[in-house]
Amino acid sequence: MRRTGGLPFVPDGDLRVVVGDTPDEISAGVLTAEVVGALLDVPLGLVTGPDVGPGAVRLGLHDDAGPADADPAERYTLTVTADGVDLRAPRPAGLLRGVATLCQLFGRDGDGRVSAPAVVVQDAPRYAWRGLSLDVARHFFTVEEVAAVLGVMAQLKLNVLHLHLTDDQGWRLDVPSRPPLALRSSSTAVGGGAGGCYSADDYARIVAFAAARHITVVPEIDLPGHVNAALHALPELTPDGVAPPTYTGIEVGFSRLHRDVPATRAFLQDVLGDVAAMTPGPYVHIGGDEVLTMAAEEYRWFVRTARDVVRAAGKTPVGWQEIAHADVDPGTVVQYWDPRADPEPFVAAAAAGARLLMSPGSRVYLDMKYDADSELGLAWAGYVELRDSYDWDPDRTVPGLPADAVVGVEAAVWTETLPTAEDLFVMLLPRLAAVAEVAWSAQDRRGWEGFRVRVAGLAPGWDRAGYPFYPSPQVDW
Ligand code: TNX
Repeated sequence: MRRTGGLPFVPDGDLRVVVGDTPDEISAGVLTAEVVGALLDVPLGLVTGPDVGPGAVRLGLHDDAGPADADPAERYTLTVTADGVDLRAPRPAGLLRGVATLCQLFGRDGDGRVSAPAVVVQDAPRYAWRGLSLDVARHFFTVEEVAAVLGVMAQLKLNVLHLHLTDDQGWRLDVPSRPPLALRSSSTAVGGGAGGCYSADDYARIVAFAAARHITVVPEIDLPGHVNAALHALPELTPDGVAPPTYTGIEVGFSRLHRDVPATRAFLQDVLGDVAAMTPGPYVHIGGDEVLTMAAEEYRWFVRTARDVVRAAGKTPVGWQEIAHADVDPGTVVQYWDPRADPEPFVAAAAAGARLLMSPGSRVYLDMKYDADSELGLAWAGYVELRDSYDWDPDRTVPGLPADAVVGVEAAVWTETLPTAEDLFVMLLPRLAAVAEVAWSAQDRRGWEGFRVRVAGLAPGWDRAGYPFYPSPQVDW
């Protein structure tokens, strides 16, 4: 970002969004009018066609906008002058990322007047995958609550929402091939809560709300462990054909599928096939974590089989780091999470063509307590204060891993201790802003002292939107 030294832009009554007449520009314009209008608390009109008068926030698709050496997918150029705003990007996603930056530039001066400094920003992300994994299985979150999370993600330029849809405590997606999963296993949650489930239509609404913000939804069906809800609904998946009781505790690692049970293969085939068909995005997450009661050879069979089903459905498989112990194929995304593990299998997986997604628990597990006084959260990866989420380099997290194997960064929020949306936001904010900056900004162009100030600037917006956040003592709010 370069300050041009000109006068700031002070929006007045003439503020409006101006776009060309392509459908992509008009959709970007509608969303821009909504978010900028809400931020500044003024109704914003949308105008198409040439309009060069002062007070315009002009958006346009231009191939050469943004840093020339960056991937065109999300790069943009944002110019603010006293007369207004000019935002250009090669693709619609870049326009939305530029709008997020514009919202961060607006501030209030001493007299309460809103203004944005005169700047030129030429910007592009460090990583193509900047995600949040949300556990809707331990506790369920409604479509509206997920939409609120997506709104915050868009503000932070995140672009992947990974939904952990199934676990021991509940099954949260109605899939056409196995109606009993939703019918029998969705009305439970940790601690005996009400649970819930997305219909195909609900899921499509989440995907559409995300897509409008250029956020990809990655659905996870966790297997071959974390499957008590599936076994409860479909007793044919157990060796003795007897359904286990529902589970509302928070232990992990006790439930599993069985290769030798005849119904198992069709279950993998049909359920992963359903989820792939319901998902327009390119990825399906197959879980693979914490299977503590299975021989290595059987585990590898599950990972291979699930991977092949996902590939046959035209999608790229993603799995938790344990899948590095199966023979992962080129392109598979391995999600690193447990820093206690030996790095060697991840280096080997990368050498075999896998890509690594960085979710180290001690940095980006946003269900970890902030400190010893946090009421919510767990602490198996230690306390994670705001600065812990900020001060790290994803390329240097796994010793020996080549930087070009790192596809991106994903925060994760597990919800064993988080029954409400308020709880969820207090754990996400402000740490999600730290993770988002780690994922977006080049390592040598960001720093804690600057971030402390920037993150404080986000708090008024969170207050206005009604999102509770943790007022970390590391920031002057
Ligand atoms: C580990 S991370 C898990 C989850 C828990 C989480 C709690 C991972 C792949 N598995 O099952 O919810 O810790 O922090």
